[in-house]
Amino acid sequence: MPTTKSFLTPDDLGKSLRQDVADGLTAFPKTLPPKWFYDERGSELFEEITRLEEYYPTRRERAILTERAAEIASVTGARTLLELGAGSGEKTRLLLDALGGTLGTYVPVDVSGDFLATAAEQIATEYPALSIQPIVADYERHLDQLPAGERRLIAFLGGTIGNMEPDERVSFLGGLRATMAEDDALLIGADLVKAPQRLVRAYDDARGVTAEFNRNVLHVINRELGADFAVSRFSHVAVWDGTEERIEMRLRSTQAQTVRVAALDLVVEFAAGEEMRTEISAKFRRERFEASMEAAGLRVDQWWTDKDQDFVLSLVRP
Ligand code: AVJ
Repeated sequence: MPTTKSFLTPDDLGKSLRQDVADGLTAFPKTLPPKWFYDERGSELFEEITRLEEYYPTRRERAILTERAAEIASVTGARTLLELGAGSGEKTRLLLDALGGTLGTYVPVDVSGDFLATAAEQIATEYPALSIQPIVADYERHLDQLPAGERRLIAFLGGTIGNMEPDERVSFLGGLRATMAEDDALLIGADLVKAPQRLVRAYDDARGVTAEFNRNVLHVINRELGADFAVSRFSHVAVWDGTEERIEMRLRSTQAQTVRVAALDLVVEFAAGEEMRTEISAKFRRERFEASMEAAGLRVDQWWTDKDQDFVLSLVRP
């Protein structure tokens, strides 16, 4: 069984949740960071989102990966696969199968220890020849502690790069660049700009799964910080910001209300109709993507899209 290394204790996680919630609920406008969506229920809801007809990114990325896996293997010759935010494992398997010829080590990195351990054990049984070194870490904070190695391929899939603000994105990528050797490569998935109606539908599906996913962050705060959010008094909003070229998810307070957060000794007032931002999901054009990469000292080597140009998998190098 793989042994998991950890740079994050449950206490560290608790601390950063408290900090994020205290900062976000006292800011104007109020915000909450998307990383707290993903408790067990939130991860299930996200899995459900990936199967929705409206939510195309997962399917598109999988299609590109399937089509390009062999090419990814041949142009990288990766010995180590480091996966930031080890997802549900399906895309991982596509990569592991393709890289089989050269790959010796797989390093899944995730903030959720339980999730990681289960996923790693599963992979270990299916790929007995592979050395698996799971790491519990916040990949925005512990980049320099990730294992070095020859010819590493760092995978950052799903379009999660879109959740960062432009300045955060460049500092994250710059931090990653600083840990990379000349023969390392970064495989990064990003959603592309397209018709606003399609984008909005992808984040406001007919069955309301995304709405429930969005509101789940309030359940997380109620449970972890003893808050008393009346979850049903917040409605889901998804808007396209054409200037920033990003989707914003918000929670709108349906009435004037007061929320108490016991663990923070905090009382927060919401006005009727007040909107709190819970996620940004940036959509890229090639120029802007390349500019972000260049600002971080990286260059775009490959630009693989699906047939409809909905999504890109890009191979980026130092
Ligand atoms: C997992 C961050 C890529 O931004 O599309 C899905 C999360 N939010 N529906 C995204 C999400 C609403 C997703 N990422």
